[in-house]
Amino acid sequence: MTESSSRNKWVLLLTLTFAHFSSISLAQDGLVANGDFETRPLNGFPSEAVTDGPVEIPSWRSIGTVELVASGESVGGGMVLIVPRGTHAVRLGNDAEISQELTVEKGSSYAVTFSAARTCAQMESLNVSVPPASQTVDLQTLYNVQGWDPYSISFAAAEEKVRLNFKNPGMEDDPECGPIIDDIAIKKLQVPDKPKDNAVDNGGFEFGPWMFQNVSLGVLLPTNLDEETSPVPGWMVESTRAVRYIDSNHYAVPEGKRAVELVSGKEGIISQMVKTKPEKQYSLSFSLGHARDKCKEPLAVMTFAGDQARSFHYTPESNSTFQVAIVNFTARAESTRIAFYSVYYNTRTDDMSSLCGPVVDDVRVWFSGCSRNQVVRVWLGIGFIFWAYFLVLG
Ligand SMILES: [Ca+2]
Repeated sequence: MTESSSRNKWVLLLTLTFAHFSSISLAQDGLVANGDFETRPLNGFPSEAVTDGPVEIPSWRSIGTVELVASGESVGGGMVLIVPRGTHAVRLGNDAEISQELTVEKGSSYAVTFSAARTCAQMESLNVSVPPASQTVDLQTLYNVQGWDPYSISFAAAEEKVRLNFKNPGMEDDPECGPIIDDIAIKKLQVPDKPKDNAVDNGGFEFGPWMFQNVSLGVLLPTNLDEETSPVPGWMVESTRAVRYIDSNHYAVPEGKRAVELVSGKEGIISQMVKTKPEKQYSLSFSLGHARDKCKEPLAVMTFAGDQARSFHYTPESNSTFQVAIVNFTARAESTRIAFYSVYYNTRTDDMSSLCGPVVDDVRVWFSGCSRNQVVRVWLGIGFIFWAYFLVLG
C-alpha cells in the first residue's frame, strides 16, 4: 500500500516536471527568443567596438553577412540606418540569412509578425520561411514615413520543431544595402467559431497576428493566396500589395478590437470564399469606416459579392466613424467570392505620403430568401395543385 502510494507520488512528480519543461519549451505568443536583437552578444555589440571578430547573435543562427546594427548608425552615402524599435536590429546582406528553431504544436497554424525596413532605394525583398512554407515579402513600397513597417505571414506547423528563417534573396551591387529586420514575434492562430447566422469566417477580423501594444503602425498583410493558413484566418490578400491590419488602441475600429484598412487602392484586395446555395438570395453587410488616422477623404470601397459589384462612398452620420453598407446578391455556385478594395489611393493629410484608406469590418453574409425564379416556380406549383384538386373534385 505504502509502496504503491510512493510510486504514485513519483509518477505525479515526473508528470509535473515533464509538463513544466514541455510548457516552457513551447513557443509562447509574443517575441521569440531575442526577437528584438537587444540581448547583448558575448563579445558585446559591434557598435561598442570592443572586438573586431564576428559577432554571434544570441539565440539565432546566421549564414552570410548578418550584421547587428544600432540606431543612429550611418552607412555609405551618409544615410542613417532605420532601426524599427529599441536600439538594435539586424541587417541581412546579399544572400544572407538568419534563423531560429521553434517548438510549436504540430498541426496548428501560426502567424509570424516582424518589422522590416529597406536600406537602399533599390528593390528589396525578404524571404520568410518555415519549411515547407515560404513567402517573399516585397519591401519596395513604403507604407508610411517612418521608413519601416510591421508585416505578418503565416504557416501551418508540419512538425513540432520548425525553423523560422529570414533571408535576403537579393544580389545588390552595394554591399551596404539589404533589409533590416527587428521585433520578431509569433502567435498561435485560433480557429474562429462558425457563427450560425453568418456565412463569413472571422468576419469581424478579431482573429489575427500578434500586434505590439506600443506600435501604432498596424500590421501589413502581404499577398496570401492560401485561405487555409492566413495570418487573419478565413481571409486572403489576393493582390500584389498589402492591406493593413489595425487595432482599436491606435485606430478607430467599427466593431471589436481589430479591422482592416485598405491602404493600396485597387492593388490591395481582401477576399473570402463563403459557402452558399446556388440560385438563393443572400445579403452581404459590412461596416465601412474611417480609421481616424488623418486619412484624406474621399474614401470609398469597391465590393464584390457573387454577381454584384458595387462601390460605397464613406458618408457617415455626424459623429460616427463608420456606416453599414449592404449588397444583395444571388449565389451562382456552392461557394461565392466576396471581396473588397479601395477605390482611391489615399494618403495622410499630415505627411502626404503615408498610405491609408477605408476601413472594413464586421462582414456578414446571410441567406435572405428565395430567388425570383424560385418564387415564380413556387406559385406555379401552388397553381398546379389547385387546378389538379379542382379537376379531381370536378
Ligand atoms: Ca472587428
